[in-house]
Amino acid sequence: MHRPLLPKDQATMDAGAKEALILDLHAVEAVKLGSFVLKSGITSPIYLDLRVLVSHPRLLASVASLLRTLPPTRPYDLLCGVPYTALPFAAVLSVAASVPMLLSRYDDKSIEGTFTAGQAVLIVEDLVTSGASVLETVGPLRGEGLVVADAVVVIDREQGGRENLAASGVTLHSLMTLTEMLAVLLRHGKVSEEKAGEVSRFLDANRKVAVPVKPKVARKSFAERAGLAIINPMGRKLFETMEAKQSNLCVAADVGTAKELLQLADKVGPEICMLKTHVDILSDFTPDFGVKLRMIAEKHSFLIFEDRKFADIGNTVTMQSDGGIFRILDWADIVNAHIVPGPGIVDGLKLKGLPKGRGLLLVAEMSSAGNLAYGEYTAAAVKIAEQHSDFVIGFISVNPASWSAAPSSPAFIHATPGVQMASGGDAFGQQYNTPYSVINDRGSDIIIVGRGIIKASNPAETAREYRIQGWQAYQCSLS
Ligand code: 5BU
Repeated sequence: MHRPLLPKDQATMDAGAKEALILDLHAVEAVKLGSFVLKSGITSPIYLDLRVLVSHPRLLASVASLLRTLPPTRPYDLLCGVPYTALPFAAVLSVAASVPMLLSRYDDKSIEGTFTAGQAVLIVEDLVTSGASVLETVGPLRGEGLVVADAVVVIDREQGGRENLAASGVTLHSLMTLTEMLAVLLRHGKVSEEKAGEVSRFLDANRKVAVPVKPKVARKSFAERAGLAIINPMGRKLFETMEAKQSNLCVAADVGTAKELLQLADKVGPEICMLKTHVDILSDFTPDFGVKLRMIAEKHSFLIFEDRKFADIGNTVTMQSDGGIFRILDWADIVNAHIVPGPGIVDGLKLKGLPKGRGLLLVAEMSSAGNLAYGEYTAAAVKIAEQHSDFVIGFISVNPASWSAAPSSPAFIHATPGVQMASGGDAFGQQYNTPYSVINDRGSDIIIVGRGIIKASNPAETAREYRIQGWQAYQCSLS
C-alpha cells in the first residue's frame, strides 16, 4: 500500500509552487481564452488544454510531483490515469512513486495491467468539470472488483465535479481550482480584469454541470425483493440464497456427462446461487442423477435450473416436464419456457410444477444474434408473467433496463446468459457482455456463465472471480 510521501493538501500546498505552475501553464499555452464548447455541452470562455504538457518534460515532472503531495483518504495499490490527457501524468507518477499503473482503454473500457480484485486504485486526472470522465473510468475498474475511493486532479473547474464524484463514493483532491488559477493570472497581468470577470460570471452561472446518466432500472436490494416475492416461494428462496451467499452467479454446466456435471457442481457450488443444466446433453444419464445433484445442491445451498426451454402446447409440456426418462420436475427447482405457444404453456407446466413447489422463468429475450424475442414479444412475456405470478418467478432477459414501456415488477428476477469477462461472441452467434455491463447497464440480477467458467483451467477459482464481479456490480448498482 502506498501513501503520499509529502502529506500536504491543497490548502497547505506551497503557494509559491502553485503560482509557478500556473504561470508555467500559461506560458506553454495550456490556458486558452475565447469561446469553447466543453465535453459536457456547455460553452466556456476559458479552456484548459493540459495535453500540451507532453512537449514540456520539466513541467510534466513538476505536475506529477505536485499530484503526489495530495493526500488520498485511503492507501492505494495502483494508479490509473483517465484517458488520454492524464495518461502521461499517471505514468510519470507511477515511475516516481514506484506504484504500478493500470491502463483503462477509452474505446471498450477494458483494463490493461496486472491486478487482483480488492486492490485500491488512485485515479489521476488533468481536470474535472462534471466528473463524467472520471466516472467513466471508475465504473469499469469497480466492475473488475477494484476499489476506487480517491481521484487526484490538477484543476477543479468547480462546476459540480467534486459533488458528483462524492455521490459516487470518490473523493476529489485537486492541486488548484479555476478561481485560484484566475486570481494568479490576473495578479500577474496575464488576463484582463474584464476577461477574469467574464470567467467568474460564467463559473457562477454554471456551478452544477450534471453527469449525463444512462437510464437504469430502479434497484431494490435482493433482500427487499425477497420480501416482495410473497406469492411464489421459489422466487423468494432464490433471492434469499443470493443474499445469503452474496452470489448472483449461475453456472451453466454444459458438460457432456453426468459424472463431469456432478464434479463441477461440487467444485463451483460454494460460489453460485444457481446451477443451470441441459439434462438432454448428458450421455451417461441415469435416473439417480437428480437425487445425486440435489444432494450437492443441498450441501452448497444452490438452486437447480434445468434450461429445458419448453415450447409446446400445455398438454404436451405437462408430460415433458413431469414424465419421460428425465422426470425434470422431480429434481429441478426451476425450469424455463418460451411463450411462443401463448399462456397455455404456463398452465401446462404449472399443473405438476406448482404442487411440487417449483418456479418458472419465461424466456423474454435471448442472447444470440438475430433472435426474434424483442419488442412486443418481450412485453407479452411480462404480461403472461404478471398473470401467473404464483408460478412464474422471473425472466431470461438480456437488457431489462430497456423495457421501459413494460417494466417488470421487482418481485420478478432477471437472469442473463451470454456473459464473459470480455465482450465478444462465439462462432454460432452467441453474444457476450461483461458482468458489470449485464448488472449495471442492462439492469439484470443474475449472470449466467458457461464456457467462461467451465473451460477455465481452474473452474472453482474462476467461478469465485465471476461471483465477486457480479456481486460488486450489484452493490454498485444499489448506490
Ligand atoms: P456460454 O458458454 O456462457 O455461452 O453458455 C450460455 C448458456 O446459456 C448455454 O447453456 C445456453 O444454452 C444458455 N442460453 C444462452 O446462451 N442464451 C439464451 O438466450 C438462453 C440460454 Br435462453
